[in-house]
Amino acid sequence: MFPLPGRIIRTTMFDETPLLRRVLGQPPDRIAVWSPSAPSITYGALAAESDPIARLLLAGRPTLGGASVGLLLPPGPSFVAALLAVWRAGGVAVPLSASHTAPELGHILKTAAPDATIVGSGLGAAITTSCAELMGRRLDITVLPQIALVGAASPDRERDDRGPPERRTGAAEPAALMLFTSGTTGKPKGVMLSHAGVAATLESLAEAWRWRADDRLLCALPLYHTHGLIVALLGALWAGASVRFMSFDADSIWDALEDVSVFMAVPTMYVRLVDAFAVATSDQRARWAAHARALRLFTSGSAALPAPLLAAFAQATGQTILERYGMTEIGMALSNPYDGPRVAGSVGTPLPGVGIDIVDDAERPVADGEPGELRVRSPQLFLGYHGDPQSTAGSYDRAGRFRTGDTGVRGTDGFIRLLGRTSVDILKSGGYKLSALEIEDVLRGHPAVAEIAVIGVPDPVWGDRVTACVVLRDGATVTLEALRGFGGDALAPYKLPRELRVLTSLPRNSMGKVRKSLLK
Ligand code: MCA
Ligand code: AMP
Repeated sequence: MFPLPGRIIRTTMFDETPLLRRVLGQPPDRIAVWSPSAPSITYGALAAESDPIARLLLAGRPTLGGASVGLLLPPGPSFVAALLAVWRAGGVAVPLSASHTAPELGHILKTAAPDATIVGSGLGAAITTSCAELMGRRLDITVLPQIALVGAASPDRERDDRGPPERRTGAAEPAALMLFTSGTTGKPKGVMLSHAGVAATLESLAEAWRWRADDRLLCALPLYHTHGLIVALLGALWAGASVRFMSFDADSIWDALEDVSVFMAVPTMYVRLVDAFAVATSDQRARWAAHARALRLFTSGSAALPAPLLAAFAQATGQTILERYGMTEIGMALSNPYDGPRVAGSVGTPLPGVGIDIVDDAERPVADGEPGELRVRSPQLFLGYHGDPQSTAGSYDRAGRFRTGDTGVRGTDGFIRLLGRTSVDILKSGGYKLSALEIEDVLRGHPAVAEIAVIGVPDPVWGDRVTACVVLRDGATVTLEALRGFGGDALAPYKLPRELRVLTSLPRNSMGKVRKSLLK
């Protein structure tokens, strides 16, 4: 029994989602979130904290009925309580990032049209303005001990007539999350994930990776993407395990490994860990290696884990990182084995419940050893892009499989290797998916820029290094600094170019389209 059963007006459908049943059904005195510098938070306390937040969101209504609620909170127990509250109230959580600029937040708020946004103290000013401007609503701000609720619905307020988010199937599949991710067409899209789809991801990973209630996860990933939110945080909570949140700093992470059993990261984080290890004192190295050896599991995903990095980490710690593959729209699809050999440069075999075909241009399966595009069938698949049924429909092939846009090859051992992406306009920097077109659209506005093409140049730290290839206007000059300064008002820092190439012209095909493969 958790402490406050029944204090929320029950919504029958939403309180019965597998995610809530699982998390709120954990023993109330079990620790959910801990930190050496603050009191531990139990599952019971999380449930209790979520209760008043859910009531505020509901404002007397029986349910939010699938309306979305923004979450702009730093990783920590308040984030988890707020997330649970949104679900208990029957809402769809839209995690937001404090590193996003006002225009980026504006795009998300406009698309998601949240009924309310829960904002952490100190993060309120920008979003309050954005909400007020974009949602055109009177704001009711209620300050809780640590969080503020912006734009909360009041019972007599006129309801938004946009209605609940559309669903791919007519079936009653309540949505749990709207996660924003870049696509090939400019601005990020809102990926709608159902409670059942997220639960399918968690079930699959619990089986494949043997999550246990006594696991202790160290989470330094951001919580507004699938990796940090679903694979790491919810993976732990699904098992009744506990999580410690930290911001990423290599030395602190090495120290903190002492007290955990599972660590999940993007390759850039492992690069930083290995670099820090290389310059550490011999005492530190001995200590850090001993910490790392005691972990049950290290995983990597979101971008390719280079084989030399896997080897360097193994040499330092004796641990072979488990590499897996996923995508916001499809959840987790492929994984190296928990038991048995993990193959460097490979993302392994399909996770439980997932079907993968590798197909040619005619959508016919290719033979083992032949490259093709990965297509996915899975109970984890998304409900659709919010407000964009056309893109949703276009993301499936005639056989009803999701088109990943990732190319790969299956070996005779059944293990799949990824070879790259079908689109040159999708980049991955430090695990973040970036749209070259979104960056070009902003930087093209710089007065010195006549033409621009953004490409990802292979980089040992970031995966893809965002590189701006620019043709200047007559007599104009520009520096990388100036271009970054110009783009910084509109784009999050991780989207800004790290390199500038000034060219006299851009290579184009007969249709006038820039030949980015040639540029690369
Ligand atoms: C930070 N910077 C970056 C990036 N991150 N630049 C390019 N790419 C990045 N990813 C910028 C900062 O803004 C700063 O710019 C400068 O680099 C140095 O900042 P620093 O503090 O050193 O970086 P950091 O804040 O420590 O960030 C590095 C990071 C971070 C911790 C690796 O990028 C990160 O958390 N990445 C995880 C992304 C993620 O979770 N992706 C999952 C997507 P300036 O000098 O101008 O201030 S979900 C997914 O991909 C699927 C589902 C899957 O399979 O998982
Ligand atoms: P996102 O849209 O942010 O969810 O990113 C999904 C994309 O990340 C996939 O389509 C892949 O291109 C990439 N990705 C995820 N995991 C891996 C991996 N282990 N190796 C290479 N690329 C990966």
